[in-house]
Order: sequence, then C-alpha cells, then structure tokens
Amino acid sequence: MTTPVPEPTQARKPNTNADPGHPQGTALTTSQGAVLRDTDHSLKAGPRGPVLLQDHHLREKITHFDHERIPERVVHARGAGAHGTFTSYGTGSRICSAAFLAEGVKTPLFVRFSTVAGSRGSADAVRDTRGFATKFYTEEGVFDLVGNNMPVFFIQDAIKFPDVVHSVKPHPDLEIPQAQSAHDTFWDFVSLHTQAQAHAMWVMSDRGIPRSFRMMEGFGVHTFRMIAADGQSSLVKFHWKPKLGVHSLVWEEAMLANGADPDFHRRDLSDAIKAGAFPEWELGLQVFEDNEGQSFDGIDLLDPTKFVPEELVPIQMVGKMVLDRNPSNYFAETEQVAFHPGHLVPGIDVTNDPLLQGRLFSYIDTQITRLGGPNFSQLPINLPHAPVNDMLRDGMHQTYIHEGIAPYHPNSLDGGCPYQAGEGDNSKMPFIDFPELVAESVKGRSNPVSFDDHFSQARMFYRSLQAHERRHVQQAYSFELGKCASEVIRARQLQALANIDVQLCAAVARELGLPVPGADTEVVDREPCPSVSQALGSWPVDGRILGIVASHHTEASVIETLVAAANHAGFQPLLLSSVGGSLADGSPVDRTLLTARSIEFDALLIADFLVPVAGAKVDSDTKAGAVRPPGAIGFDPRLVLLLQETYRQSKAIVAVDQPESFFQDLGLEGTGPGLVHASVPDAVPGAVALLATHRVWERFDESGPVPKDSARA
Ligand code: HDE
Repeated sequence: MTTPVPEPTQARKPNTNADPGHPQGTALTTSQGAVLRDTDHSLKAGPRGPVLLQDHHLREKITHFDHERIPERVVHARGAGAHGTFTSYGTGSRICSAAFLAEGVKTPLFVRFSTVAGSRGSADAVRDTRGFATKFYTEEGVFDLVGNNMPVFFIQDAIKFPDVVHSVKPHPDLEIPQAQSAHDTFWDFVSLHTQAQAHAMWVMSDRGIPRSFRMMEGFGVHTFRMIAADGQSSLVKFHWKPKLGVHSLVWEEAMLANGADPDFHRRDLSDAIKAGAFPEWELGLQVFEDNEGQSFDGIDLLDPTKFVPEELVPIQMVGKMVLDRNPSNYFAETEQVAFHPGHLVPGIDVTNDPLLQGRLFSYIDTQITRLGGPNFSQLPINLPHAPVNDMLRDGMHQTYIHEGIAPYHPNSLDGGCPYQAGEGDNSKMPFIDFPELVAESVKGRSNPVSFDDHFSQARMFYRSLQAHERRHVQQAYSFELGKCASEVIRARQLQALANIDVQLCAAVARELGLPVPGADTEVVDREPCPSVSQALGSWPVDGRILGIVASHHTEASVIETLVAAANHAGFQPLLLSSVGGSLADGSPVDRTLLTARSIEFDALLIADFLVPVAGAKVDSDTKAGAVRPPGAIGFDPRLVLLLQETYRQSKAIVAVDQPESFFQDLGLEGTGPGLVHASVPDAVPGAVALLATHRVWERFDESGPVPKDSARA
C-alpha cells in the first residue's frame, strides 16, 4: 500500500529563546529536508531482503537514535524543571545595582530541582539533599543561583568534592546501592571527615525527604557579595521561601513512593502546574556588613558548612518567583540546561569561600563534556535574553554565523567592535570585579582555624527541632547506620553523635545494640534556632491533594458539593473509588483501589465506605496486606489498608456522614487527633484546618508540638 505524498514541511525556525519551539510539521522529512514516502520499511532487495546499504534514511534514523543520550550529570543527574517569572519588589536595590532587582522588573526564569546522588533514572523520594538551581534571564545577562534545599554543605574546600561524591555513589564493585547514603562508604567518609557532620544532620532530618519540590526552601549556601550603585559592598546569603511552607514525607511514604511512583516529585510539580496551582517562593537575603574578618557572631561567613540562623539575621524579601509553565521537551530543556555559579550580573559577585571558588571552575568543565563542546550557551534553554556580543568563535555545534573579520580586541578592521564598556558608544553597565583587599599572607594548603568547629551547628540544629522531628532524626541515623556492614564505621559515627548530642547518640546506639561512647571533643553550645523546625506555624493548602473516597452509589449532590468546596479551598481533589468509570454526578474516577496508594493524598474525605469487589482478595493481594478488624469485615480490604497507612502517616481523615463507630470499626483510635466526623458542608473546611499544619503530629506524640514560636508567629 502506498502512503499519500504529504505537504512540504514547515521551514525550520531559527534558534531563539524567545521562540525556541520546533513544532512537529505535517510532512515527514529526512534531517536534510527531503520528503519521505515510507519510514516503516527498510529498503530491501525484494520483500524478503537483504537490506540495502544504500538506504540512507534507515542509516540516518538508526545512527541518530544510537546517539540520543548524552552523559548524565555526574551529580544531580535526576531532576525536574519548570519555567516561571521573578517579580522584584525593589527592596534589593538598596544594596545591589543588578537591574533585575529594581522595583517591578519581571524576569523570566527556569528552575531545575534535583536529587544529588542517584543516576538519571533513579527514584525521586530518596533520602538526599535536593538541588534548587534557578536561571534568571535578566536584561543584563544570565544570573544563575545554583543552590540546594539545605543551607550547609558537606565540605569546606572544593578539593574534597570528588571524595565526598565517590563515597555516596554506589560501591564501585557491584554498583549498589543506587541513590542511597545508607551504606558503608558514605558513613566511612562522613565519620572520618567530621566537617561533613552538620550537612549529614540536615540530610538525616525530615529535610532529606521533602513532600514536594513546591514545599522546599532553597539556599545559595555560600556567602555572595552584592555591590550597590554607589559601589558599597555587602555580604549576602540567598534564601528561597516557599509559600506553602516546608513539609516532608514520613519515611514509610518515601519508601512506598520509591516503589509505587518513582516519579513522585516530578509528577507532583508538573501536576500542580497543570492544575493551575502555581508554586511560589519569595527570594530573600540575609545581609552582613562586609567586615575584615567576613564573619558574623563567631560564624565564619566563608565556611559553607555553617549557616546563620534567621533569629540572628532576619531575611529581607526582595521578590517573588512563580512557576507557571511545564517544559515542552524534557531533553531540550531540563536535560540540556547548564547552570554555573559564575553566571553573574553587574552588582553580584563571589566571595573567597574556597568551595565556591572551586565550583567556578567545575561547572563549565562539566558542561563541555556533557553538552559536547563549548557552545552550550547557544542552546535555546541556555541562551541569554540579553544581546550576546562575545568574541568566542567556532567549536563543536557552533550555530551562529558570525560576521566580521576581527574577533579580537583591539581591532580597527571591524570598526573597533565590539567595544568594552566605556569605549566608543558602549555606555552599558559592565560586570564589576569588586576590588577586594587581598590580605598579606603565605601560600599554602591550609584552612583558617575558624573552620575547625565541626559539631556546634549540628547540635544547634538538632536541639532546635520538635520532639517528633528529633525522633525522625534518630530513626534515620539508626536506619542508615544499620545498613552499614562495618561495625567499625557504625561505632565511629556514634562517636561523632556523642559530640553532637548525648541523647541522640544513646537512642541510635540502642537501635544498633552498641555501647554509648562519651564525647571526645569540646563543643560550643549555641542558642537553638526554632526557625529550622518545620512544625511550627500554619500554611495555605493550595495545590495539596485531597482524596475523596466515593462509591458508584454516592449521591451526585454529595460529590458535587465536596469537589466544588475542595476546588474553592485550593485543593487538587482526586476522586477515588473501587473501580473506574464515572460516579453518579458524571465525574470520572481519578484513582481506583488498585492504582491508589496512601502516598498520593495529603488528606482523605470518606464520603462512602467501599465494599469488597471481585478481585480484592485478602489472602492473595499483596496490596490488601492489612488484616481487617472484625468491625471492618464489610469493607474492601484495600480501603482498610489505605486508611491504616494514612493514619500511620499522621494525615487527616474526615468521615463524611459516617456512623460514629466508623474509625473504631477500622481499628483506628476512635476520635483520636485528626480523625474527624463531619457533615457534607463541614467536611472540606475540616480538612483545611487540619492540613494547615501539614500533619497531625500529636497523633503519636503525647507531648504534642510546642506552641507556635515567635520565629514563625
Ligand atoms: Fe554542584 N555541581 N558542585 N553544588 N551543583 C554540579 O554541574 C560541584 C555544590 C549544585 O540542575 C555539576 O552541571 C563542585 C554546592 C546543583 O543542572 C558539577 C562542588 C552546591 C547542581 C558540580 C559543588 C551545589 C550542581 C554536575 C564543590 C549548593 C545541579 C552537573 C566545590 C550551593 C544543577 C553540572 C542542575 C551540579 C560541581 C558543590 C549545587 C559537577 C566541584 C555547594 C543544584 O559541575
């Protein structure tokens, strides 16, 4: 059968970031634009072959396919991105001349969130630091803020980066475990190299398993320098503050998610954007006087293993970021985006933090390998929106057709162009290399003495957490060290914990069945900083997932009322029923008991209990592992499992017009915290009230969270 000859294809669009799209045209062609008749059969000598070497289309198609992959990032390989806009409040202009910080300026941007350790296909919900990298396409050139969701780092000097990364990556013999720090080499390094203890503490806390990228803080980690229009310099630390607050998974959810939905965070981000629940952050600065010692209150600002508590230096907000567009092509955008901490604009400069200094070398080097040459800034996702007039020429994948004959400076043949700032008609604001005084010193391989304190901030962080958060930290260390085969390593890490907090050390030692060592280092006690706790305060529920359990017999008006109220409150409602199809009001079922798992929902409304359907077999269905209590014999066992998991995960469950005995029948604790009975009109407001604090932590914590603290009040 012959395929009809198609229309000629659309002209290829030029590569500009303003319009980087390459829509699929109507007519199939080769890469050279020749229209093709057949892409389903190789060219053969007769229907039974052999295949002819002259089939250029076959060879081009397969050769290109063979080269579809580029080397993944050596760290931060697993990521998800989104486009958005930054709107400046103008408050940053007091200390920084950067044009994008002037009042009301809107700057397009692209953000890539990532895990650090795992490879590109690894699961999202692993315990790890998260990357939080933002590319601002400002009118003065690209500014990249390449940060993490934790304010401290494992090492103080870039020369240690290959060491820490080799330790967390899978063991080289068998390449296991993937995307995990729960193994010998990581804890070997961290326990020997105690400057890593503060960052390890953050990773062992709930921050290591975020609920969503939308609910993470971001930190520039290093101290940067800002220069005002009058030349005055300040030292600053960057902070991203999420509108939805900082929230985490519980460990059971993280483990379930990695099996049931390895794309958990990626999906959450793109679903929220699709649903119009656009994630938002405020950008804030901690500003420090640029003093000679570059320190604040005994904290060396050039030491990236330290942070400055908000209680000591409040964060001044300078603008807001909204992410409102998903990438159209993962590879072209999220995979090819190339960040660099040296992509700076006039008014922002680096400091001498030795970790930052090493990063300035590393990123361009890695992009050359990863993106196949030095011209990666010409890729649409990396292309500055400011005019580019460099004298960089040629190289692999050069897409510009440069004109002129004199790409050198000074020249007279191209009329002297391009001019440096201040030459010819170039009066533009140039990048400022701040004329910092370089202290008289001696060349050598050493650290300042102030870098020697490895434990005081880990202790401060731990002691600033709420009781349930501290329990999570104890469990995380116990799990991770319990996965180490070497008892020497476990004992060495316990020694580090003994220097951090005696009770933490004792709790972990108990789990490991090892003796509790005494401290062997004197550690300064710092004031706790409750602002690092995630438990204090309340937040909007925008875009949180509300599961509404309904049967095919639930009245249409009940479903309509609940869904409308959920949408009105800002939730993303998902209808859950025994099987698929449509409910009484015509709404399609979003999840069935076969496809749903507790991890998907932030809270549940039970509009109807679900009776067992054929296929729900208590004995043979692993999802129905929950033993039904006598009162729940009439319930689908998978619903019992869902509710029991949701309960264990300290999430709210609202029984809508259900009998008083509903929760007891399920084997849950009657009317315990977060188990609520409500009428149809009161159901969604009940969920809003409970979700504003993210979880019902009191459920398993007799002391309950400490009342709201002044830091968040
Ligand atoms: Fe990175 N880091 N890093 N890093 N980093 C990379 O660059 C490196 C560090 C961070 O979504 C690589 O393009 C060195 C701190 C993020 O594309 C590489 C050192 C912080 C991302 C690299 C550090 C980060 C990277 C790998 C120690 C938080 C992902 C691929 C001196 C402030 C960006 C790439 C994205 C990626 C090197 C330390 C954040 C190899 C040598 C500290 C968010 O160049």
